[in-house]
Amino acid sequence: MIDLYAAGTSNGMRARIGLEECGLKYTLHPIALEKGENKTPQFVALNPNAQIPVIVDHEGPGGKPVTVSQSSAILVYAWQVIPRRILIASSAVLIGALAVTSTKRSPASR
Ligand SMILES: N[C@@H](CCC(=O)N[C@@H](CS)C(=O)NCC(=O)O)C(=O)O
Repeated sequence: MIDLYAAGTSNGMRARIGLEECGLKYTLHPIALEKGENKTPQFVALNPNAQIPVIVDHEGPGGKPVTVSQSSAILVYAWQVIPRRILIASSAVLIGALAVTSTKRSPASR
């Protein structure tokens, strides 16, 4: 089972769409950014950057839990690490989502 910590923002939705497209079962834990829920000690333990989205795959490599943050990394994880559930159509959607992510400029580069 995968836990997804996200909000209804573009990055949160990108991760959610990636999991959906891969047909992965997950439990959504909504994080209210406006209430600072991303800055609680519990959340910062998942992602020291205090940003959504984050997933915890309780059946990660070797059967051990793994935590992944960054929407593009979550897409790669869903696509590459769990390929057994991938459909060809899903691959196209994920390539598109990754392309959008990789062309986004970070604030530092503006
Ligand atoms: N590069 C990261 C960016 C993540 C990001 O910017 N998350 C925003 C919401 S879309 C966030 O958590 N903002 C709260 C904050 O920075 O305090 C990704 O693609 O996941």
